[in-house]
Amino acid sequence: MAHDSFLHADDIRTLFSESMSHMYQQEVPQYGTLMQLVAEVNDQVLAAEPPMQQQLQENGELDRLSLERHGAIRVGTAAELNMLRRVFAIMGMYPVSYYDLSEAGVPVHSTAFRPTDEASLRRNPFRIFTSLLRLELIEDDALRARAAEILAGRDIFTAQARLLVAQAEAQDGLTEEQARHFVAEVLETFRWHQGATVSLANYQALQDAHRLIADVVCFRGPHINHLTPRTLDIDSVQQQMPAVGINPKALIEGPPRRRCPILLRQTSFTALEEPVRFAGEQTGTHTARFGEIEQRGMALTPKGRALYDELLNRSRQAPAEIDNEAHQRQLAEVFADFPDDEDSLRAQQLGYFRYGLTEAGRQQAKGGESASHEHELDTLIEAGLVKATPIIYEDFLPVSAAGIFQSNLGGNQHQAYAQNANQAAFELALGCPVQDEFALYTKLQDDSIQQVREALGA
Ligand code: OOG
Ligand code: NI
Repeated sequence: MAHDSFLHADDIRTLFSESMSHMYQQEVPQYGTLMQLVAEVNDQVLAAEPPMQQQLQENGELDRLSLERHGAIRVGTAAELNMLRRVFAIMGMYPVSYYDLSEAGVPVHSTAFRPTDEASLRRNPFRIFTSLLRLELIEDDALRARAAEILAGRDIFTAQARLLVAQAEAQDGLTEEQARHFVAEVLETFRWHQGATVSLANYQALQDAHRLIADVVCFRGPHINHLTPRTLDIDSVQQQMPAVGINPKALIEGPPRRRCPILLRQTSFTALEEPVRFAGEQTGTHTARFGEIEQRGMALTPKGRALYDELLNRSRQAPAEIDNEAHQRQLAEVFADFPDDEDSLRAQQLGYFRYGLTEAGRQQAKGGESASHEHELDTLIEAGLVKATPIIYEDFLPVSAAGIFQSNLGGNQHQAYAQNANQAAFELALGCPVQDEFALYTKLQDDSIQQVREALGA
């Protein structure tokens, strides 16, 4: 157990997400503008929907409403990924799920470092979508060797960051002072550098193989490439972006707008073209950094997820819409086959739910009488003692992620790579297996059922 005088990992994560946000708003002013728009739209939604305001207040979510929910980085080597695992663990963030993006023509595979238990998710769900470049997907032998050599020559961590990680591991935590120092040092890894480490010619050769390869290989570190605040109305923010001088990507990714939101909807503004100085004093530009927004809904069971994937596939068979409104209409038609009321979603076991006592249930639990001999959850719900609320999805969607990647790589799509998923290689690089997202949601659901049963003696 961590020492009392240590700062809780959740608080270190919050220090980190706040510092990152501050740095990124200074680096990318348009991101600050997006944050403002998101906060305004969230205020409008709350004013128009008092029950939502009430619910968010009860859950203690109002304070953090418009803050970042995730960010993303891309690293080049197994050693870099491995060290990041140790860094994020100190902030209570652990790798969940494996995402293969090669299928979508992006030469990386990824995981998300995130808090996994209920209390930590509630305090700050901040996650980092982390991708590892797959050099083996570069076809040209000489270019692949050159990229590997450039990567081998860099250390993306400061000496102090390495020391503090070792110290945190040895003493199983950090004091507040050490934690502040740690966050400041770790932030250096994610800072933008205007100076590339390679010549313009090398940059261009890598860029021609794939824009993402140049982004990962040619700089001193894995600059944070976007941050993502939470919006209560993604359609409205998408629509209003141009009016505040922001250019949104063409389509909102993920499921359509629904009464009962599922999984994750995302959109971003397209990456900015930024000036870069190359080795040998040549100048040019690089396009990698952007801002994103997200709106989350219910986590789906494997059965619900299979239905989502099937419907998403079906909607992708139709000719692609370039216009978001047409795209959303088409999606909504296809998703008419996905139940959109909580009772059906629960009865058909399409989504995960958290069970809790109603006021009547609390009274009964206090009275100490056992809930007759009924053991069925549904009976307890019908009796008004227990209520079910959806568990929020905390992970990512590979098709959506590919859409986000692609719209920020300057538009030229790359064909799928022939090679496929390689979770074993990813985990070997990472230094541990990734956790299974479905197992985590099942546990949240089961724990809530267990608590309800214990309280009611049912
Ligand atoms: C990551 C893109 C994926 C998301 O929200 O799905 C992502 C990247 O561009 O590095 O962040
Ligand atoms: Ni993202």
